[in-house]
Amino acid sequence: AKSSEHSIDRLAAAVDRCLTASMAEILVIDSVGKTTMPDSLRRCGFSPVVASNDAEALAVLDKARNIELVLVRADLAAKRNFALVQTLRSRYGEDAIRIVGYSEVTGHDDVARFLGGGGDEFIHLPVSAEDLAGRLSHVLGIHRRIRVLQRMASRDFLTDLFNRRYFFDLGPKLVEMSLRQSQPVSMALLDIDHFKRLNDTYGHEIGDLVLKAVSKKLISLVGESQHLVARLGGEEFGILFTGLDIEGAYDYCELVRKEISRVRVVVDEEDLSVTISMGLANISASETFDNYLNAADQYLYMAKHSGRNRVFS
Ligand code: GH3
Ligand code: MG
Ligand code: MG
Ligand code: MG
Repeated sequence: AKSSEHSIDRLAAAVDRCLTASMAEILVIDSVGKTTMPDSLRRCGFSPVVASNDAEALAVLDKARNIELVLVRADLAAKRNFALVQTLRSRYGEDAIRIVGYSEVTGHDDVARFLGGGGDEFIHLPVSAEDLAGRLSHVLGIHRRIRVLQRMASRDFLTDLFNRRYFFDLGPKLVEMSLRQSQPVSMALLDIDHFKRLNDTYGHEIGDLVLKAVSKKLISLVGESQHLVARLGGEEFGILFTGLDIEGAYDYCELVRKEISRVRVVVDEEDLSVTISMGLANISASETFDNYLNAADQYLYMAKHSGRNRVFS
């Protein structure tokens, strides 16, 4: 049993390596034909995108959102290569891309400067195909773990909506940016009506199904827009509207309210549906994020106490 476990492990590792190589999106900056790096990468099973200069590389990165790793030739003589790694890193954070440098010759602190400027790894040439593949797979493995952890940290497990942590992290930044650009901002809080009753009648698992269905509708209505939607807790959600005046935001809320009331969850040939109440508050400068939430919460309270299934602002 032990040895077969072992071979399964090896097989899993081999599959992993193979998939890493074939699925990785790599960009290599290389003035055409100047280095053998693109060929070396192909021999390792990668299919690199090749840019012939820095500007082209930045344009590719801007367009092709799926690049995971950039290989930068960093010659010790050319100071601009250190500027490039910094430019890349300032535009694309640690969670967006990995940056790997390569060169035949390096000065005594070139590698340190490259890594200090935002690089992840440095490869001295010449390098064997095995070493190149191994080093890049290692860096790509780290990259994917960062992406997975980041996704887990920002999403709610049940609904796949952004979670409270993400809302409170990105929300204040979005508000600041919008106000700086003189764009209107508003905050909506949304709460499912009589959800406890639904849980008590049909059980928690059915309640979860309804939460998922409502969330799916929210994602389809708001998820692709510039507005930020998240599950803040229990059966409560928040939407931060940017670039919409209060009338526009109100209309959006009305649409959300109506669409959610049309969601159906079929249980034992019975169609379950829920309604929501919403509080919407305008956001102006000089207030804190907590203030907006409190204001929206007070409107939500009014929506509940004036009969539910409505938007109050
Ligand atoms: P109201 O119209 O005033 O909002 O009434 P309500 O029953 O929705 O409000 P209340 O806050 O009293 O109850 C919220 C309920 O939501 C209580 C809790 O059991 C349920 N709930 C919170 N989180 C979850 C969850 O993740 N899954 C399920 N199934 N239920 C949840
Ligand atoms: Mg409540
Ligand atoms: Mg409720
Ligand atoms: Mg509630």
